[in-house]
Amino acid sequence: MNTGQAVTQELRQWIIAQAGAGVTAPALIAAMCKSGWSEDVAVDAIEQVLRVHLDQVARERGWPPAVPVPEPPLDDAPLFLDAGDRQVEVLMSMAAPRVVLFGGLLSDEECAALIDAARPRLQRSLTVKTDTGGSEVNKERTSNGMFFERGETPLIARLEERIARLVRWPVRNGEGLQILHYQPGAQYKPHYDYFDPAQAGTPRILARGGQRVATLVIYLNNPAKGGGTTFPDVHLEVAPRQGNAVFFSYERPHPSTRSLHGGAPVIEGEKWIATKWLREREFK
Ligand code: PD2
Ligand code: ZN
Repeated sequence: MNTGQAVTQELRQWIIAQAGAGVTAPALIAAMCKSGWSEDVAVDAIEQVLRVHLDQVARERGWPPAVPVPEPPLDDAPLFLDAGDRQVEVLMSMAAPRVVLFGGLLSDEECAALIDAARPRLQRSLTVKTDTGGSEVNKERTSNGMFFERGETPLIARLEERIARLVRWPVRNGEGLQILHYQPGAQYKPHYDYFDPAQAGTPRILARGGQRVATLVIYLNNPAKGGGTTFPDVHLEVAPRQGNAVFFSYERPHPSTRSLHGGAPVIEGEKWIATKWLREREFK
């Protein structure tokens, strides 16, 4: 460990200038190692300098402060993660927006069991009305859905434990699992999952566990065509493959997270998903 080298003001400014000019983190680390820094210390210094700098920029721009978010343990680029009772594949990850695609989070049997349990309880999907904190039918969201209670059945409880372990976030901070069913033509237009701090009804919503900080969309079947999950800011579309799940997090309720996302129209066949929203604190 290089404990002898301090992060001087000069080094701080150099890191910020380099990063601002588009120099990648690996290139910055390599340059610091060349001038005598150990890799671990260089990584820590770069992370710390850029975090402080970004917080300052966010404050200057009047953005809400960043909060801790769930994050799967991907530091050593594993191909699989141990989610307790199941090995889950890591298929893709992206930094901004923070998106991770998991393979085989649920077995086909678990997907079918969720659909069977949800089907008799489906209703036209509502969205949260942020001006009052109530719910309303939304023409942007042409699907049918229902919510399970947290821990409602042994299967639900087992999946909640698996998800908590996968993204390192307590079960108690999760909303109940929501099941959605899209028919051909149905879609969910691009939106943010966090609650808009500018809306009058938001404080009432936040009283139950704070902001949403991450979403996990689990695909329960294979639509024949269409029905991907889109991230328009980065032109990313995730294919809705049965048992896979797309995770994304947002450290502040702000578009700078690039977490705008939508459910593309189903073109042929039907689409079933389960959505898990994770809150900052215990969701009661
Ligand atoms: O069905 C989807 O892919 C989708 C897209 C965007 C689901 C949600 N958002 C959601 O449930 O929040
Ligand atoms: Zn959403």
